Amino acid sequence: MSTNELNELRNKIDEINLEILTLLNQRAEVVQEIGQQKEKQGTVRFDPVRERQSLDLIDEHHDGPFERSTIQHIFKEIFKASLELQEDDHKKALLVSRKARPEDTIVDINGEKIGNGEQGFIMGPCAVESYEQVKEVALAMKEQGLTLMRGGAFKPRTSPYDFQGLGIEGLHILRKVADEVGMSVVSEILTPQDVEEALDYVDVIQVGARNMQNFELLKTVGRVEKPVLLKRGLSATIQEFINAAEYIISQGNDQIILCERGIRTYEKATRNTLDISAVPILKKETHLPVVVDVTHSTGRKDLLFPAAKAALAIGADAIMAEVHPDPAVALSDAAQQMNIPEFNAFIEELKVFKGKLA
Ligand code: PRE
Repeated sequence: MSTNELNELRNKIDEINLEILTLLNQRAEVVQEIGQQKEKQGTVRFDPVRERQSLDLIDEHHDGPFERSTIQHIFKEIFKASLELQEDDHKKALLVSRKARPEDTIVDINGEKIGNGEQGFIMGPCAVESYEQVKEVALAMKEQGLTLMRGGAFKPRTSPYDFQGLGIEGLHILRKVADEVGMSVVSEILTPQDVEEALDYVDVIQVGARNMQNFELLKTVGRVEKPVLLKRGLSATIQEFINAAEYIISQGNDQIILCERGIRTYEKATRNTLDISAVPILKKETHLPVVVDVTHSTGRKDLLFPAAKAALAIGADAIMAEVHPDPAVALSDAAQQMNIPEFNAFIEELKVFKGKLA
């Protein structure tokens, strides 16, 4: 074959390639429309029955020279790419996504900012037990220059016979101490009905792991003007977590902090498995700040420091951990809360570590 002939054939291939490209993109546009319909109807995007029908039709009309299996393979790749396109379009539509808002959301809690590049701390007792207990922790935190105090007033426990928290009385204590010491309160609210009353006491509403898909609660906190700290569900995928945040932002509230707190796996060495890679994934996929709860993820005091270091190194916006004046007699999470000297050592070592990262 002469060079001229070869060039002519290659020119033909170029033309056909461009025709295929046009057809593929035309197909992609139809796929996108189908994706939008499915989104509206709430139907799943992957449809193997439809793919089988398409493959059969293609097979009926196929008469070489490619092998049938080769044609099948090529079309299956097209279906796969189409599905990805529909999924990408869906992500693009999410208000929490980077695609919707490229710049980082900074959550402002009475002047203390989460997500502005300064890595912070949210500390405090697991459960509010008494004024004295909260005050002691708050003073220790203040001494370390921390202002974001967590504390559980409503405690959703695995067993109904375990301490369920002081309820509204716990919120009164948190507010009183926070006002006396100059701190902000982060506390979990369990039901939509409690949200309004809680607004007078908390600076950040926490939605707990067990409520991550309590859609009524998510919508209610989405309608108030308070930052929300949303914890990842026990067995929630990252996509489900992102969708839960979308419920909140869809109602108007964009002051959302995502919290990775470990997920349930077969591993028993820790209470949950800290999904550390969720941090950069969430930061890449969404514009929201991400904090890591080292207490609930590890459930082990000896792992708090290494887990916190890992979280800071991977880009978490803040570390969340529990402190109790006397963990041995704590009404919840006795094994994993730090006492005050341990808390001081934890913060001081992490301040040094943060300096090294900078
Ligand atoms: C399409 C894509 C993904 C589905 O799994 C099935 C088919 C395709 O590319 O043909 C289109 C589509 O979403 C659909 O027909 O429902």
